[in-house]
Amino acid sequence: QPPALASSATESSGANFGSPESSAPFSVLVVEDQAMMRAALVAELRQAGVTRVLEAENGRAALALFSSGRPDLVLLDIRLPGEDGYWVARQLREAEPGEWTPIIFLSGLDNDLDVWRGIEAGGDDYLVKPVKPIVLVAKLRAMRRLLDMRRRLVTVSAELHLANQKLNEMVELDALTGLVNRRGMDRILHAEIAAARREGKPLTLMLCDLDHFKQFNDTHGHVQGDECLKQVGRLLREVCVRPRDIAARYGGEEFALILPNTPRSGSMTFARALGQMLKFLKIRPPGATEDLQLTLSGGITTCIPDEHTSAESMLMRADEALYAAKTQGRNRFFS
Ligand code: GH3
Ligand code: MG
Ligand code: MG
Ligand code: MG
Ligand code: MG
Repeated sequence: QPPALASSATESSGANFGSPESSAPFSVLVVEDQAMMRAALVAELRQAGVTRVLEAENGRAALALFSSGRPDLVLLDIRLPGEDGYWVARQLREAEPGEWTPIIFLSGLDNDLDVWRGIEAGGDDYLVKPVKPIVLVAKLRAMRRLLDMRRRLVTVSAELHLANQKLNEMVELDALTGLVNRRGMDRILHAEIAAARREGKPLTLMLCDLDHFKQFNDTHGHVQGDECLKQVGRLLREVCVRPRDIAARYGGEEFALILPNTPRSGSMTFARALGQMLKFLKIRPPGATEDLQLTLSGGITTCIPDEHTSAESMLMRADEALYAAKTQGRNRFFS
């Protein structure tokens, strides 16, 4: 009476290969050229509760069954007609890089060197025929435990990868407005300068700063100030209609717009549209008797980047234009 793969080999109910932890189906590919031996193995596996047994009598048939049947484990003879078991193991390993299907050699060869070759070819264990059923089943259980552990690891690493991606995105976002933050803006600006240089297209950078915003905060409080920044953020996202246009929160009440493929004339149109939309932004903090009118000052720089153009030089020029807009009365865009 062969043992079962249940938790204890002595209670040979044979029903559940999966052990208490797992009752998932389990399939085994048996590669064995001797029909009698193969039939005996198949019977032992069935008795042990293996859900599906695939049989191949040579290496080529084994490869075909492996890719069509996707077994969970392979029992592999070495001496076969045609290609031998070492060859089969190597082919299987090449067929699924990054995956792992346990391979247990089952061979009449009991040379130390054969064991060495088997492991070298990609095998995970090596048993010498004849193998007692209890030993075979024990080895299958050990491999299944490793398989289960590996599957859990693969799941966890996929989840980690996703979480990491999400984190990387969050690192470049401003929590208050949801716009790209300074870090993201710097990266995108560098990339767009390089792209515009390659394409020979004009690139516009616009820095905007809310006018007298300190006064707004002092009068209505920071909570209302934050609300205001959120609304401006929403508006800036709306004016960025082209997919590559980027609105960023550059600092406290300063915003940046990166507008690829936008010449000077286009940037002025953009600024006018922005100013118009700002007029429709209804801001009325609690206690205020009428809507407040927010205004922005902006500095614009446009260029077809060459080898001297850098993010720093563009930011500096936009900042100088912004300073001029501020000193000459605010609520205006200079370039
Ligand atoms: P100017 O027209 O010259 O730009 O005047 P201003 O008052 O807007 O500029 P200043 O640089 O003197 O002050 C900026 C103010 O913006 C200071 C601060 O109260 C406000 N501010 C900056 N970041 C935030 C923020 O995250 N939330 C709120 N509520 N206010 C902020
Ligand atoms: Mg053989
Ligand atoms: Mg400012
Ligand atoms: Mg300001
Ligand atoms: Mg100021």
